[in-house]
Amino acid sequence: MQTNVANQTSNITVEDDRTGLSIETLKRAFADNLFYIQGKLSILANFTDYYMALSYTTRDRLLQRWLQTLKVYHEQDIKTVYYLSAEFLMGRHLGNSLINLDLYESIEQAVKESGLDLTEVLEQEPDPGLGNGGLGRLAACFLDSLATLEIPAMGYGIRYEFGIFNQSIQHGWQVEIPDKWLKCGNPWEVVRYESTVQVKFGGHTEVYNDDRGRPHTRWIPSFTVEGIPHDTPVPGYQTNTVNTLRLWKAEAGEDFNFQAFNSGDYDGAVATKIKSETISKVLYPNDNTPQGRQLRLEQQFFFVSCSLQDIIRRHLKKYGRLDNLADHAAVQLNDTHPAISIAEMMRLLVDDHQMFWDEAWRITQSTFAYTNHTLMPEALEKWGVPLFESLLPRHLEIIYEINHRFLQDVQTWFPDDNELLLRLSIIEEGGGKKVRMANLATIGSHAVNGVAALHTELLKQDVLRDFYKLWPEKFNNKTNGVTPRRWVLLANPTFSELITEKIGGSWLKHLDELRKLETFIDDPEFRDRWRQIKQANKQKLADYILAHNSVEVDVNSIFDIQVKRIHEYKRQHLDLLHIIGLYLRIKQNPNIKMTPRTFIFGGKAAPGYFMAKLIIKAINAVADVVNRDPDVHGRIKVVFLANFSASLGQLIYPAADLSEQISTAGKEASGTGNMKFTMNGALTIGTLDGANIEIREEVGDDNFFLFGLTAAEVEKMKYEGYNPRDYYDSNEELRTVLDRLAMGYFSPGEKDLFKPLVDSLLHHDDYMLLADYQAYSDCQAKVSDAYQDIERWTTMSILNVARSGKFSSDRTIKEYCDDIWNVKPVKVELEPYDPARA
Ligand code: F58
Repeated sequence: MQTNVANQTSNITVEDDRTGLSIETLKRAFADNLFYIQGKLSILANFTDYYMALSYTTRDRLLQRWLQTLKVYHEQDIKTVYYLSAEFLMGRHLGNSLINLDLYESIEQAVKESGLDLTEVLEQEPDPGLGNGGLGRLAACFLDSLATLEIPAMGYGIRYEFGIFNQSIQHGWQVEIPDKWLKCGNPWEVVRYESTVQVKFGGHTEVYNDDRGRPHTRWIPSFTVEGIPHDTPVPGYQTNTVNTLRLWKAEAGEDFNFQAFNSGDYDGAVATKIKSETISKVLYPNDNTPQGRQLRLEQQFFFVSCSLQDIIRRHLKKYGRLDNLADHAAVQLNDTHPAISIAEMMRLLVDDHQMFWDEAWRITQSTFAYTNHTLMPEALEKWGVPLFESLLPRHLEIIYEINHRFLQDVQTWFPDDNELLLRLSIIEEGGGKKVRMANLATIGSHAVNGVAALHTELLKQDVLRDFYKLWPEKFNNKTNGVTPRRWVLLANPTFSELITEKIGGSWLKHLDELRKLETFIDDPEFRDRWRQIKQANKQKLADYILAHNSVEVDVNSIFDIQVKRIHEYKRQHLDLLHIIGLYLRIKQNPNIKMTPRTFIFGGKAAPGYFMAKLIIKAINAVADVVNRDPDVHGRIKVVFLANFSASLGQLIYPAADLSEQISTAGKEASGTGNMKFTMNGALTIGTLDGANIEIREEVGDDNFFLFGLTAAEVEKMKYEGYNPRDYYDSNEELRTVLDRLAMGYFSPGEKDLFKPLVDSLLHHDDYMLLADYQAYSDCQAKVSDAYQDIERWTTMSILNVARSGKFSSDRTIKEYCDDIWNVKPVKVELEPYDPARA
């Protein structure tokens, strides 16, 4: 493609090229970067080159703020939040950086004048998929809010070479393809070799006496790995604050290479290198089931040890002592994946910095806080003691010591309750000893939180009830939120423009201000534009579906969407049973009236999760039959969008009419997709689960389609003996739906393909689909009726948006700051760029 990128003539200075914001300067900088960084003449450049050149142009403008932020944090006496997470699902950087720097329009113009279309350039960026789903994306929203609220903060995680696999659909089945997101380089990271740290593994411990005859323990590892920090800037929205996401890459320690090479053992040297680098090679693609593999524990310890050493090194450099660490550092554990932090911090303080145990324990407990993200018992992490002992021998000793002291306390508080001791112990006995990471995290932290009101209540009553009895004051709720900058402003620009036109632009930092939209609820022009924008967003998604699935969908139909990880508890197959029910009604009565619907699914299944993969196949099999059947007359269409990701989400949420949030009550900790749909004007059909409950509270009962058993009812039915067969026997439609699925109606030539799915529902139905089927189907009929009344639907849609303010991650982060971290904003003032002083 020919452009006029290189045709600029101007006499702008080099400094201006890196910081200037005028269109002319931006054009010139873009051309320069294409030439000098990409090494391309514009006539030979491709879109990847344009993307890279534009990213460097944008990064230059971030750097001035980033370095100034680091300077202010270095000079001032502050307290910093450290967010430790095995996953950060950041989404694409370029568009977000332009938005947060307030540069979007100027760059769009500059790029246009260079003969290019910005949206096309933005599409070139690989979406860094360093997370599985909600937990990883929450971490990214939190970083955005922390920077926007001007809180000194740093994210710490792993720089996986391969992120979450790319999903392709072949013959209806999920096929996993490696995600080589770094193959063209990553313009957003800066490698800080000078801050490399050493991480020890394996070996044994020994006791020695110091000069004063005091006994200490030292750890003699069997191998050492290096952690190389890769820093990514995290800009706040319309502030000078640019925080840092520091991701660690594992490399072989130099001495190992050297020793092996020196003795001529080249194979051994290479093996060591490969073993070391394997640690940060790939993200485990599981959602809500932990992987009990040695490499996973290695990953966890690797990034925890790197991060804590980094925090301590910086703290010592600044203050020269460690007793005040908790005054300057708040470390949040994003689930139990970084929970080994508790033992590693104790080791660093006691063994490496010779602190007394009690003081080290006080510092550890006041520094750490733990967020739980799941109620699923199988998702609670446990590591076998033998594995722990071989990989982290010193940490096992420390954990035993923590446990011993803790259980002694419990014994004095509750004498003679042996059962209680067994339940509270960090070590699970029987059937092979295991280390319970949630117990370690809870004992070692001063605060423990759930991620939605119901979730926190269930933690207190169920999963962590014994701990709640000991320390009720430790427990608190922090309902999740999402950043409106990515999920509304970037994802839905025309909609954002309409909102800003009506209520001004400050809603993007104060989402509660969306309430002001209610004043326009009767304004016909506003309502009309509201609908037109939704329609245009639906058209964009329809174009995408046509291009990727070769299915033509009707933009006047209800866009009924369920996008999230595929999991039985999330019940994509309940959605599917309802679709089959509708299809059978059409087959039975071809003239039946039906509000047209397009059912859209998206989401990845864990590669080893058979039932989730079968659900994907079933959705595609039903889609094949329904979409081809002329009897259907376009009344229903079914689409499975491959490779759901943050960037695909940005296309999907704005186009939705109906958001499916239909997990079994008591199973979804919070959900955050539910919030993204609501903010973009979709109505929700949902159960009383996770944050759905709070969404319904905010938007009002009349503006939410509620169905299904409550968490208490689910528990009661299970307790009294749930028999799914009763529902099968008594509900004719449900019976026919399941029979058709079981007898191969949707899998010609493979009669028994879906039998495992049906059998699981008929014989166990752990997630109670059959019990909820009729309520769901009745509720969907109400949705169809409501959609027929376009004015009613519009009112509901406006009210959902106007009342979604609570679900900004800014609100969530303020609560963490006040209730858990005790941190305050720090203003960053820009100084004029001066290359001589830099
Ligand atoms: C999710 N957990 C919850 N875990 O399921 C969801 O309800 C909640 O909204 C979200 O966290 C944020 O709080 C989740 O995404 C994982 O993906 C883990 C990854 C590592 C293995 C275990 C599951």
